[in-house]
Amino acid sequence: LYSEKMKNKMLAVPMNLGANKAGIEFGPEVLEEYYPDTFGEMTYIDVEKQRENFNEPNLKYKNTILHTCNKLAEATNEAVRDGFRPITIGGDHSIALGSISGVSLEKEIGVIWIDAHGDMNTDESTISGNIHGMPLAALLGAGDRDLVNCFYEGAKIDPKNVIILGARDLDVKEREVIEELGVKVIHYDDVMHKGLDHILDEIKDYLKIDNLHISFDVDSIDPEHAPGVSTPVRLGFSPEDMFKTFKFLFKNYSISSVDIVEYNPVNDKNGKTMDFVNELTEFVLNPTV
Ligand code: NNH
Ligand code: MN
Ligand code: MN
Ligand code: MN
Repeated sequence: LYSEKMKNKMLAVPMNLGANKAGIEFGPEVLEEYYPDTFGEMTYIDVEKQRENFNEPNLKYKNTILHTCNKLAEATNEAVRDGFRPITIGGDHSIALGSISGVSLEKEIGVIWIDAHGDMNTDESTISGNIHGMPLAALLGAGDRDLVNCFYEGAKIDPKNVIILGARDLDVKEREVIEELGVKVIHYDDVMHKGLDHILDEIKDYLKIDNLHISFDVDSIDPEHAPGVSTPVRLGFSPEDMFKTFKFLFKNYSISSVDIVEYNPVNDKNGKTMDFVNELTEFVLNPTV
């Protein structure tokens, strides 16, 4: 039913300010160099180089990040209006604020946030001040007003249409934000205890929406298989499990758009992470379900 082929529009956002760590900004160009067949057609969103708001400790580089997210939102919005499926290659996860805002203006979407982290901090709950730990909260209408009002005013998605999948490193105050908003979390522990098949059934029962955005953080994968990230957390999905999950999602939902973020070539070992990101992107570009 949903496996209809769609034209893809690949967008590259070489941003690292949301993570406040060097390396992630090289992701798109490294992927393009090694896998031109997969990544050769990316349109680059330029990331401003100035580092304003350097001293705003709870919202590091806010204005620069927002600027980039607005540009990205315009691009994903245009892609959707032209009938394309926007695929955003990061860059750090703060860019999901832009990619999702652009899509949600055109259609009601659910979001599956596949991540070792929740990215549900606000400027009040954050410990690091890094905005890549906040985009999902902002999309749900929580936290700093400027982040919440990215691209257009107000919340972009409804908590009942959101699942965080694979969390295994949530901050204490971040958990409170998650509770308050009522976002469903499927912890990686649950995946281990119940098994992936059971979890996929649970997702199908819970997410009753046609259009779904996949926001995939590479650190959701076990660092044994994907060491090339900025914030590795022990355990996590195997590549096989993630391919199975993507197949399931493409089979059961109309996938409006996808983010693939937080690949950091500087921390990779023998190109393992790069190979995985390439294979996953190949699947997204040409899904076979
Ligand atoms: N929760 C931490 C923070 O807010 C870590 C976020 N890091 C991520 N998120 N890589 O996916 O800073
Ligand atoms: Mn993330
Ligand atoms: Mn993460
Ligand atoms: Mn655990």
